[in-house]
Amino acid sequence: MDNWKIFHRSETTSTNLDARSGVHGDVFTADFQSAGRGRLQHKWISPAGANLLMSVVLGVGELPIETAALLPLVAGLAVLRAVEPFVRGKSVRIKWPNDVYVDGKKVCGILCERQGDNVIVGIGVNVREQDFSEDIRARATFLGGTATVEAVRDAVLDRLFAYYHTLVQSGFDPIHREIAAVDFLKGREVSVRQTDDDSSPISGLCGGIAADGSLDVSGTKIYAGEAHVESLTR
Ligand code: BT5
Repeated sequence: MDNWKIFHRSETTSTNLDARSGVHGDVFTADFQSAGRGRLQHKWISPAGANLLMSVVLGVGELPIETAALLPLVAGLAVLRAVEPFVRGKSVRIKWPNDVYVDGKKVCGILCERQGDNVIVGIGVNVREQDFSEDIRARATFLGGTATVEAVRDAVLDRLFAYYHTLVQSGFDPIHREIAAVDFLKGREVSVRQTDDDSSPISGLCGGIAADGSLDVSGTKIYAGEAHVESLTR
């Protein structure tokens, strides 16, 4: 934990915006965000004090651009390992490109944004039991049990630090091997939209997350998008 400097606010607009003033190793957290963001203008909704809302600044100036682009998956694996002990007996998976699922529902979303030589890794984890709004209730879940926001924060930071160094020193291969074992979409019939109103999604059997971070759908490599599960084939 000595490697991070944590800046906490009770309320902010978005910790990803706060993090724009940060340097490598700075961590921005908040109890509440008035304008929490997902990808593509999506909103991240979180009641005050219930969940982890955190943005971590990581220096990537030394990394090839294609390696820096793997950070959502690297952060996803860090969150997955961090939350596993709190949800023993449940299935914890990475859903490409930026979610962590517990028993088939989203417990964490990740928003990575490049800022000069840094990547801001925004992480939202649903920690305490809560009533989700109607539009996300069927797809969202929380850790519950003994999990606290601080314990999850510290566990995520420990893991993220370790995997970041693995990425810098050894590349993505060792991380990819771990991700392949916890890949939510692999073996399912999926359809992937590039944008919310994409009228020609790419559909087919998912071969899983490839070693370059893309998603294999019937042999086509997809580098960005939103994947929906059509059915389970295994
Ligand atoms: C994400 O986007 O999942 C990235 C979310 C990143 C949030 C963190 S919190 C700290 C930091 N500061 C920020 O402002 N953002 C980051 P995306 O894949 O686009 O998914 C967004 C969608 O997830 C929304 O459109 C909703 O359908 C759903 N959603 C919103 N709030 C949720 C929640 N608490 N739990 C589960 N799903 C949620």
